[in-house]
Amino acid sequence: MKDQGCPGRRRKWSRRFLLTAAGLLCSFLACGCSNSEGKSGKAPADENETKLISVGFSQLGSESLWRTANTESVQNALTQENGYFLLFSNARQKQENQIKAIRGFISQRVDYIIFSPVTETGWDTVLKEAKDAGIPVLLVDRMVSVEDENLYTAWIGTDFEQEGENAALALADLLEKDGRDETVKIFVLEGTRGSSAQTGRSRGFEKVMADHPSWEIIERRDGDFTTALGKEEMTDLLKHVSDIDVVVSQNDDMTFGALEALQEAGYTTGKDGDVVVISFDATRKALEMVQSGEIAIDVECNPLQGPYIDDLIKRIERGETVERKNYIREEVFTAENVSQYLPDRTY
Ligand code: GYE
Repeated sequence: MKDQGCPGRRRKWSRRFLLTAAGLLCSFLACGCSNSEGKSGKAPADENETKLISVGFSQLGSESLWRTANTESVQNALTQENGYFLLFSNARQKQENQIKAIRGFISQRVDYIIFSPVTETGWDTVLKEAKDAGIPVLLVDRMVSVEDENLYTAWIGTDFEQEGENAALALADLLEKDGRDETVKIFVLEGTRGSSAQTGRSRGFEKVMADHPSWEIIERRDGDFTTALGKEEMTDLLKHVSDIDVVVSQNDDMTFGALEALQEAGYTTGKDGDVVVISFDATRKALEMVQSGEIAIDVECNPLQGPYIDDLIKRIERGETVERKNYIREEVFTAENVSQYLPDRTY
C-alpha cells in the first residue's frame, strides 16, 4: 500500500489544541483564515467534537463563479455534522499566500491538508514539509508538477486537456455544419498562465487543431480567469485586429468580459454573428447565454468536488488505498442540448 501519510494516527490531543489555536493561526495568516462558518476557532464545549477530522483548506482565490461554487461545495461537504473541523484560507491568486497557509496548517498539526494550487510549479519544498509532518495532502481542482508524485496522496479534479480537445472538436463540428472551410482566425483568452487549467486546455485545443490546417491562432492573452481582465484584453486586441472569427476564452468569467468588449466594439456573436465564442466552466449564467446564442459552445468543468473529497478522506480513514488521480465526468453544451441541463444548474 502506498504511503498515505499515516491516516490512522489521529492525535488524541490535537483537536482541542487545534480549535483553540485556530484563532492564533488566523491572526498570523495574512491571507484570511476562518473556519467553515467564517468564525475564528474556539474551544468546543462538547467533548464529542474532539473526534472531528481537522482539515486545512487552502483555496487559491475567489476569481470566478466557478471558484465560488467550488469553495462552497467543499465547505458544505466538510461540515462539523459530517465529522470535520475545517480551516479555510483564501490565497487571492498568490502562490506565496498558499505556501504560508499550508505552513500554518502544518504547524497546527491538522489531520489533512487540501489545496487547489494556483500554478503548477514551485510546490516541492512545502509539500515535502507536509509529508515530513505525516499530513496527507489532497489536491483539488488544479494539479501540481512535482519531482516526486508521492508528495501528495491524491488529486480530484477534471481533465483539462480533454476539455481543450472537446472545445476544438465542438468547433470543428460547428464549422462543418456551417460549411466553412476558409481560414479560421482564433483569439485565445487564456486563464492564469502556468496553471494546470490553462496549460491543459491549451494543449488539448492545440492537439486537435493540428488536424485543421486552416485554423490559425492570431494571439493569446492572459486574462487571469477574471471578467475585468477578459474585457481589458479583448478591448485592447480589437484596437489593432479586426479580422477575428473565433474567441476561445478559457473560463466563463473572462467570456462575460470579452462579450461586453465585442458588443461595445460593434461585433455580434452567436448564430450568423461575426464571431463564434467558446467558453469553459458552464456556469448557469453562461449556459443561459448558450441558450440565447451569445455563446456557441461551453465546455463543462464541474466545481462540485466537495463530496468527492469527503469520500476520499473517509476511504483513507478506513485504511483503503485510493487512486492518486480521480477524474470527474463532464459535458459539452451547445444550443442543441443546453435546455435539458439548465434547470438543474445550481451555480
Ligand atoms: O475554469 C476558472 C477558475 O481551475 C478549473 O479556475 C479551474 C478554473 C476555472 O477560476 O473559472
